[in-house]
Amino acid sequence: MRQKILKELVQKRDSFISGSQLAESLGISRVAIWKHIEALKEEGYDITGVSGRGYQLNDNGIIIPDEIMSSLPQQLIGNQIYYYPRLDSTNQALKRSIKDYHPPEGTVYVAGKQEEGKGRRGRKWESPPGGLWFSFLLRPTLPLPQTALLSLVFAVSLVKSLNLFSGSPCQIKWPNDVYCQGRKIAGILLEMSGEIDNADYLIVGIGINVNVRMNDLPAAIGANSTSLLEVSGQAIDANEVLLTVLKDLDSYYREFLKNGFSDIRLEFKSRCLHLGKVIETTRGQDIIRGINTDIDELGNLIVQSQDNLVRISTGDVKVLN
Ligand code: BT5
Repeated sequence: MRQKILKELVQKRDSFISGSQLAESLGISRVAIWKHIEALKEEGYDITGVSGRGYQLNDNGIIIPDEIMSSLPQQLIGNQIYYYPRLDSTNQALKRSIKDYHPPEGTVYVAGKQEEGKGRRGRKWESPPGGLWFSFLLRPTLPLPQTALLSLVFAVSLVKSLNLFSGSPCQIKWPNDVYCQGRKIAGILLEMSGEIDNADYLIVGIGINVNVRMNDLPAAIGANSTSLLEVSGQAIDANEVLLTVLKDLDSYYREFLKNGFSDIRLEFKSRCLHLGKVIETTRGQDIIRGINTDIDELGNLIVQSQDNLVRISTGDVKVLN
């Protein structure tokens, strides 16, 4: 019933809808409507109630799971979608849900905002309203090096999707950051649990600055970031972005399981921000500076540093020219 009330509020979000109109169209009492509205507010939905006028939903970035699911028939990623107006972190919430019940593979958790969004290596991911913050569950039966490649596979997929909305080409910064016009627009965080050759589960978290305004981010981060709103010059419907992204993620995942990394690697290379450029990265305590000549079959970054070819399997890249 709450989903139905939400749907009505979303459809009429430019105006107020009265309690009696809602009650009539959904076949329940006005008191029941009021109780559901209070429960929705408790969950974090921003709903204004004005006596004599009714209710209005103020959250434009809201995701409607039913509509997205009905447009994704027979697809693994997104077969179940849950939207929460506020969470600590979608990765954390999905992880907790695995303990509480047995969510099917492909389950997606989306948040309107995250209070403790996570980046890689213990870093923080700023997640104000206006972004698309979501995670999904996979149970791949792959050896660890193949599972690790998924972070590159999903970066390729994400760039392809975002290019449909950005109006300006997005590129990948190894291993899986998405940049547009020289600034970060999206990031990916993979978290695995299980044994080396037998992942119990994999949680893939994706953060996309859809309608985020840079002054809603801390200044130091805002200066190096952008959003679909900023690069395209227009507000974008987060539901459309999520639908497109989930379709592409599913099709790249299937392609990877079926045919491996070869073709996706070529696409990664063609969409990579720094191939052929001078970069700086680290291996252990060492700083490695040199030309990024290749991304190999295992997803390693290959750097020509003086006379040595150095293979980097994990870390961050700084582009020097
Ligand atoms: C990432 O980490 O880029 C992975 C981000 C994954 C976020 C998603 S949101 C849904 C899911 N639930 C979670 O809790 N997390 C995932 P990393 O490469 O470590 O980049 C982190 C760095 O990016 C930070 O140290 C900042 O410098 C910068 N940053 C933080 N918030 C940002 C934002 N909204 N936009 C652009 N850059 C940001």
